[in-house]
Amino acid sequence: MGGDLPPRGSFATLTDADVARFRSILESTPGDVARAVLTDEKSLADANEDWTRAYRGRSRVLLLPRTTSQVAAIVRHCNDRNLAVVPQGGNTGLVGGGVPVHDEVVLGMKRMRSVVSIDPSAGVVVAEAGVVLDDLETALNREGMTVPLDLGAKGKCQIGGNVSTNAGGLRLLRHGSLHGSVLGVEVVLASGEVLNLLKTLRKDNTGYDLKQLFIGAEGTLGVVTKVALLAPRKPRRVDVTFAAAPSFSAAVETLVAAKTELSESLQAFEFLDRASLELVCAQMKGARDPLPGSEAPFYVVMETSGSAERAAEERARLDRFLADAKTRGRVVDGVVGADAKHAAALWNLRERISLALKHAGAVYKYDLSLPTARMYELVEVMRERVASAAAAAAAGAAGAFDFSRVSVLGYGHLGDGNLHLNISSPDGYDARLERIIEPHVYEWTASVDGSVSAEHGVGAMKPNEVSRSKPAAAIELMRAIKDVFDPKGILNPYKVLPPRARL
Ligand code: FAD
Ligand code: 2HG
Ligand code: ZN
Repeated sequence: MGGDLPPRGSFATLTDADVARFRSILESTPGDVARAVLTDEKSLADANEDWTRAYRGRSRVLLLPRTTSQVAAIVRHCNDRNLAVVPQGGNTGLVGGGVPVHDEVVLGMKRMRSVVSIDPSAGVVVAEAGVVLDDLETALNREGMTVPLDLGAKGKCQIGGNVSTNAGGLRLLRHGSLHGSVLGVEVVLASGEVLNLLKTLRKDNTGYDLKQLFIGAEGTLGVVTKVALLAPRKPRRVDVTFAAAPSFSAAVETLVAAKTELSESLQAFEFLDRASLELVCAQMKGARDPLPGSEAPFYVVMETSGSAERAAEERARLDRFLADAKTRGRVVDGVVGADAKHAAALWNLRERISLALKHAGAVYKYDLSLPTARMYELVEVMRERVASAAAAAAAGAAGAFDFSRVSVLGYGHLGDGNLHLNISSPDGYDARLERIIEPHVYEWTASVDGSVSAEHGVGAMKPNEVSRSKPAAAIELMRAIKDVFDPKGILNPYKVLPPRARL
């Protein structure tokens, strides 16, 4: 995936003197340095490899600072010495952005994990970048608040990583993107300067909104050290509905009906195809088809929020919604979670698809923004391409790649027009399979004016594809911005921006 490795830039190589300097920066409390400057095989193996296991660097040092001033001192030293650096959050990114390509210094944020303040009256939380999303959610729940973001990686990803990737997730439909929810950031620039944009105001029209540049910058413009975030009130109760649709267009009609009839209570609207459901049920312990017998080609998962007092009424409203959808042929069957445990089990069928795919072997992942009504066409096109390749291979020489074992799955955030196309290969990554998939996936996406990255970012996987979704003039401006913030290009090199020759 993502083509050949870009050549190593003309950065300095780590020396013992650099490691000694890092030790002195991070030696704030006795004994701490042993946990803050890591050069052992196990720590480096984890830091060098991404979640998908498709990207692997060969860094020789992992640094785990505790404070913004330590981050600043590390980055200043790297800039002075011309050492390249990769900021790393929970390392759950899916485009190889958080791991080194070559031997970059890994700057891990996991020890910066304090929730700095929660203001229930303003509905604002300030947290260090390394706070794990689930921990932030727990801290906010204690105050009756919630994080305006939820994703399957919540047990490991960090709020700084979420902001740096502009993660979308399961409730973007309800809360909008982080470009709206983030009120401020504190960032260490490549020079080592600390840029304090940590405002907690909802309104601040004092010229260019610089914090927006760091949301989705994937660590290429600075290291995010703190985040101020809008945190809405946590709904008193939520209902989860799982329904089977006879066709993709019926699933889309159900979305439109849900927006109309359930309006502001609608929090999430997701879809998965039958292949995804079957995979989760096969791979994940305890997962089972909640609508056995429906054998539908598509499923939707819908979350609605409501008040604790009107539970029965809201339940009845969802039952009516399902009954009406059945009468009109939009769904063939459906179920509303009976209690929190049942609701979680229904959500798991959607949230665990990525994990199930990881268990099933190698996977080619595509995260695309497409016109909602046409989202699934691409899955069908890719299935046809793989089937034709299988037929051709069967007729051809022995020893050909066995395309018949490849599965093409489609699922994603239907309410946001975001398809997750995953092509699963139990026999590993293979150039012959890759040629069937790429560049066709990206060409098709561009042909319908979609985006080659809806929410996962560009990372190391897609710099060569960015120009399919952005005009050359926009890429030149991105490059100019990069030069202002990071003139030596030490921050997360090889990521996001296409190599110059591609323009
Ligand atoms: P990392 O993976 O460590 O890093 C991601 C990028 O951000 C890298 O470029 C890194 O250099 C940079 N970065 C990290 N921290 C900082 C920092 N403090 N300062 C500057 N740069 C930094 N994504 C979605 O959008 N929606 C989903 O629904 C979703 N679901 C997922 C489900 C699963 C099971 C998995 C494994 C991943 C999922 N993802 C999803 C992808 C991933 O979780 C998100 O991109 C997440 O925001 C990454 O956070 P992280 O802390 O793991 O960052
Ligand atoms: C999701 O929505 C994530 O589940 C992951 O964005 C998607 O693994 C994927 O392709
Ligand atoms: Zn997603």
